[in-house]
Amino acid sequence: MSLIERIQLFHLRMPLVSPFETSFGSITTRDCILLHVFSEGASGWGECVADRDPGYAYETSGTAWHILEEFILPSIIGKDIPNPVDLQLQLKSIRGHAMAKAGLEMALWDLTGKQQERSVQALLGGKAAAVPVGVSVGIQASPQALVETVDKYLQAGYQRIKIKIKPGRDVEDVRAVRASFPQTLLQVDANSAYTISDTDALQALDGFGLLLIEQPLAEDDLWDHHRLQAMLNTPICLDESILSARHARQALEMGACRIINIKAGRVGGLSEARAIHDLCAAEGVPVWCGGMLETGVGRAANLALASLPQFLLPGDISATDRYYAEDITQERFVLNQDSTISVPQGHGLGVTINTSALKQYTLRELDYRV
Ligand code: OSB
Ligand code: MG
Repeated sequence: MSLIERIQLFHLRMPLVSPFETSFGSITTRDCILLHVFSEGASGWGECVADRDPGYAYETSGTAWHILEEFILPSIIGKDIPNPVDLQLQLKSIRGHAMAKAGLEMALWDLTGKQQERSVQALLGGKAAAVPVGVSVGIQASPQALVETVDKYLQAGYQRIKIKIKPGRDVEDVRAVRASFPQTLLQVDANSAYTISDTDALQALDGFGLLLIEQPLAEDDLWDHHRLQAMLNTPICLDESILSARHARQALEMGACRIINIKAGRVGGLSEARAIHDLCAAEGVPVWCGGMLETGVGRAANLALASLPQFLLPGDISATDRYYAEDITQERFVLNQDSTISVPQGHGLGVTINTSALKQYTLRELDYRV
């Protein structure tokens, strides 16, 4: 790479096509920060996936903006970053704030790809032309409404369904979906809504042939996940708990999970995401690519990442129309007949910004130069 001369930030608020409800709340719009990095006549785009509220993680679009403006951009501007994998080391004096860092790293991957005339997929070492995907279905008004929503996505061609659960909205929802769709690949995500004293409620899910139970317990609690996994037949998959390759190794050594959801934003970037992938590949542990309701920018990065070989389960990388009526990339991602989405093949992330849409959804912007 080369000298980082200028970085633009755009804080976006995008309307979702339908509300998305999880154990930590319901949203009708999604915030993110887009980053645009300039170097010697080329530029790259990245997406910081921190949302408006600290429900999924402590980071928000507000904290990410603060950390970027006050700490990350000043330490990067005017510097030569030869390779995106060097960014982590460059930022090691900034504790935490993985999503803020990952947004910048994504822009550096896009920039590097553009400079080297290669796709981010190729830079990461991914091969697959298309990746299997599913859909993450929010909590609905009732189990019956959930069945109708799931049916709509199955009709659209999704071959794997994930449903969000919380205490009181778990076994009846799963039972209803299973009764209507006995063969569908099905998994659940609790986003940390349970404690170890809810083991009975989670064991009640064991008989439904679920692919996995995602993040049932607190994000800072590998030990109780280990205890719970010993009492469940269904594999536990960790999302929020895995913030680094070290966490992944320790969780696997402890038996706290059998599957890992990889999100580049959560772990500080695509480099660390790939490191977790490589560790899991060496251990024979399946991984899959999580989602954060990304725009086309982050979606392109997720597809590139999910094309690595150990991504053995379908990702939460749905088609654009599942999220946004209008996206800020000119490209819209569509579902193929076989429940896959094709990996972009253009240079870098392979997407182009729709500047009028970007302007329409921008709440504030910052232009940072040497
Ligand atoms: O826990 O996987 C999660 C969305 C926002 C925050 C956390 C999660 C999710 C999803 C949606 O499940 C995945 C997607 O379709 O992008
Ligand atoms: Mg999750």
